Amino acid sequence: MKKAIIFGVTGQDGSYLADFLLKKKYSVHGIKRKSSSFNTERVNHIFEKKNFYLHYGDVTDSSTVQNLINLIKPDEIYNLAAQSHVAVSFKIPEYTANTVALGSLRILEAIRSSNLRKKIKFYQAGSSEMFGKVQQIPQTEKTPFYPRSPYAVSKVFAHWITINYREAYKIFACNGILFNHESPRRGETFVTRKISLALSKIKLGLQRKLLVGNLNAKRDWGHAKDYVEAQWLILQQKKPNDYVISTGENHSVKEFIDLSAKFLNIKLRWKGKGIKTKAYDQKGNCIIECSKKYYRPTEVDTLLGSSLKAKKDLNWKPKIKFNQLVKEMVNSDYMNLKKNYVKKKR
Ligand code: NAP
Ligand code: G4F
Repeated sequence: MKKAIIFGVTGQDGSYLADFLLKKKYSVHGIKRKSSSFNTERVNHIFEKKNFYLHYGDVTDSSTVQNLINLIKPDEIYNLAAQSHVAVSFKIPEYTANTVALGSLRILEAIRSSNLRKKIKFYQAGSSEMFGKVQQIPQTEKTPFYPRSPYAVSKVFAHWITINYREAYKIFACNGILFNHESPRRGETFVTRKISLALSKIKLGLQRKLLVGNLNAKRDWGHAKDYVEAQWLILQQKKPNDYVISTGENHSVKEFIDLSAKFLNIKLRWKGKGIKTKAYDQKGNCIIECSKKYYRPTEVDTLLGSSLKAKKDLNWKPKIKFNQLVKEMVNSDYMNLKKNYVKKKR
């Protein structure tokens, strides 16, 4: 039985990856950080599974990282732990660098200094945010980076330190450069989930208005379930390598809103430009407005990836299309809210 450690198991990807690896008959060791409130909601459904283990740990704490690796002796380590919110990284840059950049280094150092250096395969959760102010369209493994936030700069460090440890110490260390991927388990402050939740609440009369930032930003949005499969495939190759994982199509935030509204049968009428853009429902109520609060000091305007290398080497391509992704997210939020709301009313 193969053993895997997932740093960041309580996050969106960590929970889907744990589901995926358990189905592949792995013994899965998830690392969760201490929190004063429950942070295991996304893994509650596998909590009691035979081959699933949860350990306390934090990527800012090198001695625990080392102890866990030496204790568990994993075949594979997935580093998904991060302060992963780009806008928040401008507010807490040092903490972001500590988790995102130094967190990766701490895990790599623990692998290097253990006697398992030749056995362990390491996956680093890289990001399309590293392309930032894009130097090429579409972005590939060869496109130069131009990071535009403390988060993205930290991911660039993590990317290169992974390559450095691969070359210097012959560790099987790989980077996935993943474009945005979403799901019903997406954190509620990322734009897609913020939209699916808010519009569902508006439809049910539980919220009046949605406030957003830059409606014109474009992202290459895929489904997290498809993307965790790519993470695993990257570690199953004969040689360690780096891969772009993307869908090859992008859409604006406004398009995401339009499609979500369509699935909820809300007819939107847009008015105004830029920060003054507003959207009204069929009754003439203003239900969407822009706020400077959600603009970033430096924005990434557009991202679009090419996953030709992943298709060729990993035989990977996304199965879930943009329309299906939006529909699943909106349906999930709407149905859950409706169930809870009706329960409360009783
Ligand atoms: P997420 O939902 O924000 O999950 C991040 C995970 O990291 C959570 O389990 C979080 O714990 C944990 N974490 C945060 N700080 C930690 C620390 N100091 N020590 C240990 N764990 C810590 O992110 P995601 O969307 O699943 O993304 C997974 C990884 O892929 C991240 O590294 C992200 O930067 C990267 N990535 C994501 C995307 C995307 O579109 N989703 C694209 C490219 C790259 P809590 O639950 O306690 O907060
Ligand atoms: O959903 P977002 O916050 O995701 P962002 O910044 O693209 O980062 C996500 O994807 C990266 C991969 O490229 C990951 F590495 C990272 O960890 C994270 O998962 O914002 C998407 C776009 C941005 O351009 C933002 O300015 O939506 C725009 N936006 C407009 N209004 C908003 C909002 N973003 C958020 N979070 N909230 C808004 O109200």
